[in-house]
Amino acid sequence: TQSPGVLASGSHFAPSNIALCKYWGKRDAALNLPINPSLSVSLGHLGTQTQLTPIDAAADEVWLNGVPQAPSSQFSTRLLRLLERLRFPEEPKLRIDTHNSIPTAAGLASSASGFAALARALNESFQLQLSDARLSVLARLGSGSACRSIFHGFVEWQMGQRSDGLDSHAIPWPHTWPQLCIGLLKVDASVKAVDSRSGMQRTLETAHLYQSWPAQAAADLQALRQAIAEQDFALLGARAEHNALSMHATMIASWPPLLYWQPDSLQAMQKVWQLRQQGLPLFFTMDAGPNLKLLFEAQNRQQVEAAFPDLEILQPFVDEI
Ligand code: 2P0
Repeated sequence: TQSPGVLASGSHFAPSNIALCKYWGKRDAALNLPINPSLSVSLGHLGTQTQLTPIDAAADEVWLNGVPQAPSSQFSTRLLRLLERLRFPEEPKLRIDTHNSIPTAAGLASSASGFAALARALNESFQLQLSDARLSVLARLGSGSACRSIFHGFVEWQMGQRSDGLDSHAIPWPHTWPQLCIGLLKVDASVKAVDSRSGMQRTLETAHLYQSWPAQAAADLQALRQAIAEQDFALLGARAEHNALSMHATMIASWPPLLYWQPDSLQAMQKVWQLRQQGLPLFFTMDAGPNLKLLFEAQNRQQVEAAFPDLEILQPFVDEI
């Protein structure tokens, strides 16, 4: 069925992603332009499914997992802002239906997959016929890390140089790594006190340590590129863990301090280090929260599961999409 100017659309999916080299800090906060490039791996079938439907109503509607959201909520406001960038005034209101398949217990953020799925849905509704690179730019305007969720597999967000941001988008890498496992280790899934957006702003403004971050991120990206090309897991794990801890060091060096770790986070880190000392190739990465994402290969899955019984294990290059 067709409504004036807008097609009723199908449902669009985008995967969550986990960064091995982190995005932390913006050179332009309005356009979500990063200070450093980043690299992630998409999580296959875990992500967000979004549908846009024209409605005969005075206002847009936003639904999350089947529950209507207040128009003034932060969630609704951010989604509708992206929609308003594209809609002509005469076009009908829309219902945005968004479903997350991310396990709520996993402590994964949904903004990356959410804005990537919305960008895909907007592309169809407004018949924009955007390339994947432009879709990635559109998703980035909603949330920086969303530009990486336009693609599956290993994905690099090229920071770009232009002030309009048209060259700041993700590109997929041609490599796969079927043995690569990511274990989601939940420490605390409750909403964090300081979100990434304000956390990175605070770091940028107050942490002197942040000055060393862009160079480290660039070097880590190079090393990760080599690790992936050569399927060198020890190199991949070490650089990803070092990169995450370096990002956290800049957070801790902010003022007021930004420490996302909880006692259980630290306990889990120490357990990883102990197991590694005993010869198990096991590493972790962490985002702006207390949860760990363990990195290991499929041949060591049983040992990792034995040490962390509650782990949710993903194999991004094998899991069905
Ligand atoms: C990342 N994070 O690379 C890093 C690591 C958090 C820590 O991307 O303000 O939600 O919407 O651009 O994308 C989270 O930041 O921030 C993030 P906005 P976003 O995955």
